[in-house]
Amino acid sequence: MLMSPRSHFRKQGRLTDSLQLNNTVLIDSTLGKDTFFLVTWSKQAPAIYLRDPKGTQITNFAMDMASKMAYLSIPGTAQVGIWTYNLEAKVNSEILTITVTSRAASSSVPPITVNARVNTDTNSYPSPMIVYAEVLQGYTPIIGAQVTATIESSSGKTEELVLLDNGAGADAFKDDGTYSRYFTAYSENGRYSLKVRADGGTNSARRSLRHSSSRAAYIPGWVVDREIQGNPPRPKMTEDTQPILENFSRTASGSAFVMSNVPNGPLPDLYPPSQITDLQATLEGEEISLTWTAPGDDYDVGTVQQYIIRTSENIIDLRDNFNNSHRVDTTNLKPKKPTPRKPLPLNQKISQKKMQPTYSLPLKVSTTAISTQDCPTSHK
Ligand SMILES: [Ca+2]
Ligand SMILES: [Ca+2]
Repeated sequence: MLMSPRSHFRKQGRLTDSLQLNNTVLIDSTLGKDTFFLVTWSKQAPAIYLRDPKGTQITNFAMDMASKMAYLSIPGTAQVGIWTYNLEAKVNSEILTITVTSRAASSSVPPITVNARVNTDTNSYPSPMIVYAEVLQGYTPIIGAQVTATIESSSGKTEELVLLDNGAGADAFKDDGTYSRYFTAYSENGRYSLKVRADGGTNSARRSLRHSSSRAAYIPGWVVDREIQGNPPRPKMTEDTQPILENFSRTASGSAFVMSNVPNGPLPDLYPPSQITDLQATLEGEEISLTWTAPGDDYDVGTVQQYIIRTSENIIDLRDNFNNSHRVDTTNLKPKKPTPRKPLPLNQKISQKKMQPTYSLPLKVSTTAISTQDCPTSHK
């Protein structure tokens, strides 16, 4: 028998204010076999209401009072669509969880899966953590998904982080189905657990494996005798991607790390913006247009305070004497947050008039010139 990985959806509620846990689970067409609903409680069995996508009420949960759980197995292949559940706690301060697992509907079509991990199991402040999630269908990367990590400290403090597949900051390669982000928002020592949720639909796509050679660095151009020699434009992904025509939702949990040396009280800002690694300059008539992926104030998280851009006719002079070179007016350049590729625009764009007709290079944006007021380390 072919064993395909189980896909998970998990929801936990600490019901201090509300006595209800209501939500939906999406079973897409790649899933449906061995679909299993598991409800747990900490005090008293809740009332459980479940409706299939056609609205039919399903009531035959098996109750195991001793283990404080109830479960239901859907025979055959579960209906594709939105399943709705409603758990009603019978007592205050109840903790309810619901976990739904399902296997591939067909052995020839692998389901979309997400798995989550961190760069190290144990870490010492102030070293940053990196959170990764891989969204795949079989071995095929899924791009354009909305991937959110929830990081919970041992005392229950949670931080949400949108993971990005933009090839900037913590993310090594753009559009490879691995979504990444730095995490530095430590609140205490001890264990932090990681949960990741990936949602996708019409903005998502399968990326063809034929294209994996493009993981090699793309070099947009070089300079010969102060003239820019161009490579053809960066290869477009569209012809090698296949859109996903239905919504999907997956969760992954189980990863954790342990922090030490986190001081008490408010933490100083020790984290500089991450380097800009994808700066592109293009000549547009009399203007030079610069495009780059926005870094964050703390690596790839938050918003930088400002960009400093300077120009010179001599690239050596610009490098050695950056602070005295001509400064481009960037008053109207409002730094943006690093954001997912869709639906928000990713790039910052600025334009500058050429100063002389023959002016081609050098125009330099130094990554060390990206500064944030609260971050003296980035001024070096
Ligand atoms: Ca990536
Ligand atoms: Ca900072």
